[in-house]
Amino acid sequence: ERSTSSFSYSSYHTLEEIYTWIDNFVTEHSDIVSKIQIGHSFENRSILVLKFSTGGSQRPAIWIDTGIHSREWITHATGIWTARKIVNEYGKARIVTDVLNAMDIFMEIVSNPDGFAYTHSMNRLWRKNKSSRPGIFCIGVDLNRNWKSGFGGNGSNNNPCSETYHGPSPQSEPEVAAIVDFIMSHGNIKALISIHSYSQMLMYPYGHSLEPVSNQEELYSLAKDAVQALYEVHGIEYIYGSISTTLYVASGITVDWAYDSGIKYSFTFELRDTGHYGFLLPATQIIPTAQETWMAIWTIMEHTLNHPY
Ligand code: PAY
Ligand code: ZN
Repeated sequence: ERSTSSFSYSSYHTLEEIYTWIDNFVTEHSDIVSKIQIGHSFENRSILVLKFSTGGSQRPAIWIDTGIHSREWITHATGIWTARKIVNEYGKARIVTDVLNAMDIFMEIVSNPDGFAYTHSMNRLWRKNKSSRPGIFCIGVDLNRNWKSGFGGNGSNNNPCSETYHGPSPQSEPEVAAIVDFIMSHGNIKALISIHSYSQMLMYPYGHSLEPVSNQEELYSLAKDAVQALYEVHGIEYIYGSISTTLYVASGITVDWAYDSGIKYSFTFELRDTGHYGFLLPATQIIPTAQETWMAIWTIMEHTLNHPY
């Protein structure tokens, strides 16, 4: 396919289809969108990031990742829909225009390409990446346990056969190291949104401890507003709060690292549903999920724009 006009935003897609869509999307919107390769996966697939920018250099920026866990297909689909929404709204809707006139947006749609390919070819419910190491029988590290903050703590596992195996050391996995390197060398990321499924939650740090973060009141009230905006779209209820007090204790996760690295607006979504379909959310729910999530994302973006630091 040579254009995004034949791409179905209401279907799930393979890695190849998504990478083709990325190329077409960048070509069609080259005035504000470009593609950056930030690294390679364990199996040597490209790790790609979309950059939305209207100019400047190293502008304050917002980072969004989807698909850290390969089985969470609704997150990739929501990311793709969101990317198109951003370009469609720029110059028309006030918030998008204001944000993009002052800030850049980075989106990593397929954050675990090896795992994602495997969910299509072999095991639809594969969560981890596909790394292997000599002398270790089981495959894969949980990319949401491999970050430095709280590495190896409660809610992560030392056993390579576990679904929450944290890996041999912080950032041992190329998929995590690529993001860390990119965000650190950029140096001006102001908000980070890491999108997972499922459970219908909007959460902020910490995952590794019950201790409240220093701006927890601000994050709580922002999460509350975002969840309210989401609810108004299709009546879907989200709960919100810190990860450790809302879901469970989990150590070595993306948003804890982001927060400890100075990104004070760090959030993680758990998209639809609450378990009826779970990871196998029907494609008919892609558009409604993306529509409601968009309202919450923009609530966070607008707050970030209006509270520079
Ligand atoms: O989103 O960072 C977060 C919270 C922690 C997630 C994790 O355990 O890595 C929560 C789970 C996830 O999205 O991976 C929740 C799902 C339903 C699961 O696999 O248990
Ligand atoms: Zn997940």
